[in-house]
Amino acid sequence: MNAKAHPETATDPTERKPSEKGTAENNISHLQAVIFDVDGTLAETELAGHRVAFNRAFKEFGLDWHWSAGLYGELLAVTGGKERIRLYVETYANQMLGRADLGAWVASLHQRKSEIYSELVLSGAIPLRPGVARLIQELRTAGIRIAIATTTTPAGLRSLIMANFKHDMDMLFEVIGAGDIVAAKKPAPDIYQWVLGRLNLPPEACLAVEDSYPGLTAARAAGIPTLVTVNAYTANQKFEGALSVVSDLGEPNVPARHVEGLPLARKCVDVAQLRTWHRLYSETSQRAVL
Ligand code: XBP
Ligand code: MG
Repeated sequence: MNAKAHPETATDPTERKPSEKGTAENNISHLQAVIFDVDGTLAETELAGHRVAFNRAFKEFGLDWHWSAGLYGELLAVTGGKERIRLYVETYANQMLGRADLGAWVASLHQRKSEIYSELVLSGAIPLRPGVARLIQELRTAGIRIAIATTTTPAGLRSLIMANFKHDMDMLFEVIGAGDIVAAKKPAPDIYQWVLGRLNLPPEACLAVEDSYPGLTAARAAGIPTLVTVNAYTANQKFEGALSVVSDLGEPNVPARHVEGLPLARKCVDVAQLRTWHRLYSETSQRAVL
């Protein structure tokens, strides 16, 4: 995939004529940026990636903790690795709460977990979800700006992108909001607000792509219309307020499945479909203020 330039070359049959689109760069009815979550959205990183790395780090630190697939599903209620360790300590290992250096100890345990996670993804263990590489390429071709809003640690994200795209993440994503760059992680809107500020765009000019209820809550609290692609950990969550919910982004020969919300009119989620959903959202919200 080529670096950075976003040439306006796409011809999209569902795109409106220039006279209908309006001309102002900040016209919110024109989709200008797509902001992707990472974990569970770009790739299924949790079960075979983060969880495995946590367990290996626990072993190295001499702990008898083991996060099974089921327990990890519970712990996903909290976003952020350090926050997840703290939740576990409070719930299942509260004798640790007496440690005077608990904060520093959690940070060093998490640091080691992050190194192990990077090694794992760089080994090629975690592929992208269906349609992710295709849609990112299509967005670049269409000149739609691309950003990241995630609670995950930047080093792990860099490894995931390098392993799967063979490019540095800064070459692919114009703005990257990740990890501790904001104090309050999802479901707080802070990371999305930080990204919107860097893009210098209003929320209604963007679309977010998320996989979980905390992620959807964060994006919606920032005012961004949001598409949800579910996965095994999030399939039973409630996605009220999502623009549309689908199984995944799909490929032309491996169609995505519509779950709820605005219908999926095409075999897979492509730029034309995103523009249609975004236009319907803009028209509905404009009608609501009339
Ligand atoms: C993802 C997360 C992440 C990872 C672990 O949430 O909660 O914390 O599980 O990442 P979202 P780190 O997809 O909603 O952003 O260990 O690197 O913090
Ligand atoms: Mg996620």
